[in-house]
Amino acid sequence: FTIVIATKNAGKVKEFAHAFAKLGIEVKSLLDYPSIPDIVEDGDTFIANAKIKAKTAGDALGVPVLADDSGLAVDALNGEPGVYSARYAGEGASDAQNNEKLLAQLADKGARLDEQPLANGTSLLSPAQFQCALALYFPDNGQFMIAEGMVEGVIMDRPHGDGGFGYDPLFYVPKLGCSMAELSKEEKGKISHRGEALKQLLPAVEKLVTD
Ligand code: ITT
Repeated sequence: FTIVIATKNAGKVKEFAHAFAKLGIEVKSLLDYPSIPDIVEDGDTFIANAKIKAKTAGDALGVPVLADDSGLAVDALNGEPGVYSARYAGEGASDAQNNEKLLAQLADKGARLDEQPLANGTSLLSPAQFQCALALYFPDNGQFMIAEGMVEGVIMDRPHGDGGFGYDPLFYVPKLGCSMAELSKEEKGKISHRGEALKQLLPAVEKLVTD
């Protein structure tokens, strides 16, 4: 069985592939369907954008499709970059450019927490949350299943680790004492916003396999 994920983000694809491999489910993404035109994500919320992506791909392919819309909300920046996380430093910005912009914005605000620096001299700048909305769309009846997940962390003044993607190297996870980019895919999946949302939809995806 193969599930289609309506994403072009290779980091997301790897995480979904890892999670679904345990169930014997293979993953395809929009990188496998270049004929589907670019999807305009103009929703105001993660849920709205996840639904746009799942419906566009699901209607084009005629099979149930899962989509992920996610991002980082930083307290000291009033919840930015939020739904603009992927294009914070501009359309087509790289993860490195977005991370640089995040640190520049926090430096502008003079954001810094009064906590002790971490053992490696790294300072903590602002509480933040990763948020994820998943939409599973069924083109035969036009229905959606929605799930959300969130993980609390703190933005650091410098990157740590080379796993994951996006803002992971700047996102400190207090309960684990390391950055999100220092976790294996397995460990990240257990605590992440995406992992939490996916757990809620797994029964529905498993049902697709048996139907
Ligand atoms: P698709 O729309 O094709 O799925 P995208 O990267 O544009 O890819 P989003 O609009 O959902 O996806 O933006 C999500 C951005 O939020 C992503 O590019 C990262 O910058 C950030 N992000 C989301 N989940 C993350 C995670 O687990 N770790 C680090 N950064 C994450």
